Amino acid sequence: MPGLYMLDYGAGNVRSLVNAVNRLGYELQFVKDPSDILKADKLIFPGVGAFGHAMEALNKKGYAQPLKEYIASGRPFMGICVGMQSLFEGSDESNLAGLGVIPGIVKEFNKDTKAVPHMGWNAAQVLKSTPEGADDATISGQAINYSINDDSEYYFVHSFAVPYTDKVKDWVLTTTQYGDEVFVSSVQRGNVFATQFHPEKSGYAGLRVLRSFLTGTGIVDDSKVVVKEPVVPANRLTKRIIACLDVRSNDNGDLVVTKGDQYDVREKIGDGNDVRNLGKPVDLARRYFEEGADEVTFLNITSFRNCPLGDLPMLEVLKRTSETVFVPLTIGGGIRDVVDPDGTIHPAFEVAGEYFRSGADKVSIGSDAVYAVEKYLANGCKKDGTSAIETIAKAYGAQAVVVSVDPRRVYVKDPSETIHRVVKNSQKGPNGEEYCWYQCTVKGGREGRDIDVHQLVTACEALGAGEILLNCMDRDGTNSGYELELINDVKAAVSIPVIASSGAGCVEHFDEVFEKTNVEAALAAGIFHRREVPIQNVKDHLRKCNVNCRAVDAEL
Ligand code: 1PR
Repeated sequence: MPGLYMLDYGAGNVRSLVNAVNRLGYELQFVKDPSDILKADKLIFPGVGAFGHAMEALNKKGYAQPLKEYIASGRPFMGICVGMQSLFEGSDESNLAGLGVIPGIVKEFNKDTKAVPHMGWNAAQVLKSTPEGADDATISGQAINYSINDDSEYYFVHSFAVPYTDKVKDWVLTTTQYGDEVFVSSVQRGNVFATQFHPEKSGYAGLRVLRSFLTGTGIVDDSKVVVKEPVVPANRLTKRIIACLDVRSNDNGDLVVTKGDQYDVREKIGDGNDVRNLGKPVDLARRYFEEGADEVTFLNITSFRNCPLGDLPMLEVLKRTSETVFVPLTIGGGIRDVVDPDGTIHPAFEVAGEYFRSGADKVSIGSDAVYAVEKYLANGCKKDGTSAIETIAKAYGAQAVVVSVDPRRVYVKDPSETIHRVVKNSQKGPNGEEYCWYQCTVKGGREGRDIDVHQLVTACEALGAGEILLNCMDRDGTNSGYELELINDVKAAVSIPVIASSGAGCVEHFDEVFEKTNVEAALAAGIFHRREVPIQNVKDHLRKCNVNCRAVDAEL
């Protein structure tokens, strides 16, 4: 398609969208100059990050006016996420005006009633159809529903949304329920189509939506469209199942997926003491995507710091993974200010930027988050805007910043023995202690700090993190189930989503963590790598237990 253009203002992971378009057999060109916009026959605008940042970039680069002209000219337009929000008059997120193509203001979700950002797979209820009522019928060569299906789930990640009101009714293609709110999850009118969710991150269901735009005319005759009212559906946000790949180089220098027992990744059997090798990162990630993982996380557990930033091996892993894996990708390990061997300094947000451009959707910060919180607490809980959490969240949005916590139990006989927050633990200590506090560690668990998990997660939320990846060193690799006391304590302390991690050994552990805690996601590593428990079995079991989860969607 010669005239297919994408409008990128350099704010995050657009590589995944390019890869998705390529996967569907199309090539696209980037808008490099305002005049390119009016050269397009079809235009895709994937917004990333904050509304204000997007509008500022559009205005600064001189894109806003030609974009309005392009839309007014009647040529097909597809917006994604902030690319959809920018079509409205404005957003509570910023003082800058939107493009004003659609009436209405983007609002923040109510944080008092649910975790914000809204992050994960949710349903979209299609409100527009043809008179015959056939959802896939086409008018003028374009499926009215753009292949969005009531039975599928799509990947959302956002803190702001357009509430469903009569004012926007003519525009609404689908609505989605999140907790107590119904919001507009896609819009369509004439030549305009836009989704709040990310089709390029929504597995095969999302690729089908993108394909509908690419293969259709992108223009619908609205006079023939029937619009229905939304019925309040049950909350269909699914619990996410995440496959985690700890990656490091082994003693031969090969990059391998490994897995520790309580963070020790060396073999303990046989003569050798090799790093456990459980497979190749790109291949394993693809396998997990095909098997139905809702997200894939890579943790680079050695820092590879003897090479310049641009040569980091994990960049290549992400680039290759994002060619075949169309669910969100997180990368952790080494997200901090770094210095190249030649002395060049790269601030953390630049390191994160390299990863986003290589295909990552989120970065996960471990040790550096602990140091940042120590500084924040020492400053009397004042933010100074310099931490990796703050700088990355400012540039790429809170939803792109995960904090990975590596806590371990410190047992006490009596809560009065420590100033730290204690919980009563179901696993008694070596001397029969009933209480413990969870000590944060740095450097892959090798060094404990005088800070507890509760202090860490509340401060990280205040600094602007969008999600907590909650490990537990005592449970890691033990197959003994998740650390429920820890998870409940953290979940009660923050309003951002929490991922439970460490200890999954069987399908029942997933059902237990979702039943006994309110976490949004559960992560596992060892049981998936060793093929002890297929992801499909986890999901089948969860469904039997009435836990909402995304169906495995195996083909395009
Ligand atoms: O400190 O920002 O450079 O980040 C380092 C990152 O690497 C952190 O996220 C830290 O958790 C991770 N890491 C460092 N050393 C190890 C190690 O194992 N030696 N991996 C390590 C921790 C990750 C867990 C694991 C779950 C599930 N392992 O997320 O995947 O415990 O395992 P299971 O299901 O087999 O029980 P920085």
